[in-house]
Amino acid sequence: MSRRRARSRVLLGVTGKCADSTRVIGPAGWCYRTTMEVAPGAFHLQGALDVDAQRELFARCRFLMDGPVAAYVPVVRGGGKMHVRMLCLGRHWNGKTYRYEAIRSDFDGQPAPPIPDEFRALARRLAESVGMTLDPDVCIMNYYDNEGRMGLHQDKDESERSLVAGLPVVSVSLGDTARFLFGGTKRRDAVQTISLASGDAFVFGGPARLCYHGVSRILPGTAPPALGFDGRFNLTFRQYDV
Ligand SMILES: O=C(O)CCC(=O)C(=O)O
Repeated sequence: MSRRRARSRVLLGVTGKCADSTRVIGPAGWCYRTTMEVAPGAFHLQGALDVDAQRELFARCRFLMDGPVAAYVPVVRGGGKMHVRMLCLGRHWNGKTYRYEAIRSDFDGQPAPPIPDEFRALARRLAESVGMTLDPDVCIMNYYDNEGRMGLHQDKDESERSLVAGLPVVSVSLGDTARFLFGGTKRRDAVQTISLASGDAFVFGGPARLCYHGVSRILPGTAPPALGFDGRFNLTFRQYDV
């Protein structure tokens, strides 16, 4: 599929910190170089977060992952283990029922921690930067080690109203590059392979909201050295309620 460069957009709170004229910086110190619309409604924002913003976000993710409500490896309804460590914020996604709930009834009964305000603001701004709106009430944080992966699937467990409205999923990547697969709304549709590097965002909503996607592999050792960690964090923000 041919890629086209999305119209460049000016973000709120521009500070001009990025010298490169193709970069735009926003209020939280994030910027993006290139926005590609890889399919109608699906945008790859390369370099959406600068290294400082990545470092800050990484520190928050690591704290949360090993905090009092820690990330765990979900067992899904077929009995298989997922190939990521997962922590849901805002609402918990239950891997056995594929439904959202307030507490982790498939694991330890603990409540889903709240989504930090800065995370929600970042997701909102990223959605806005491609002309979409999102008021996220769910953030699924996944940690992939060298063997991490995720099979092709649709994100379709949010409320029907949210899905019908085409409210986007906003994904933010940190650490090692992932081979991200992005297909169509049918499993058999052709799939593109996209490299999601540290600091990239990917937003899919509207006609792309129910597109199949997954992660075929992680490329070990590709994280920016300044982050000082192995593996990959991915955060996906969604809006369950409208
Ligand atoms: O890790 C990624 O880039 C994709 C994550 C994903 O597909 C999901 O959380 O549903």
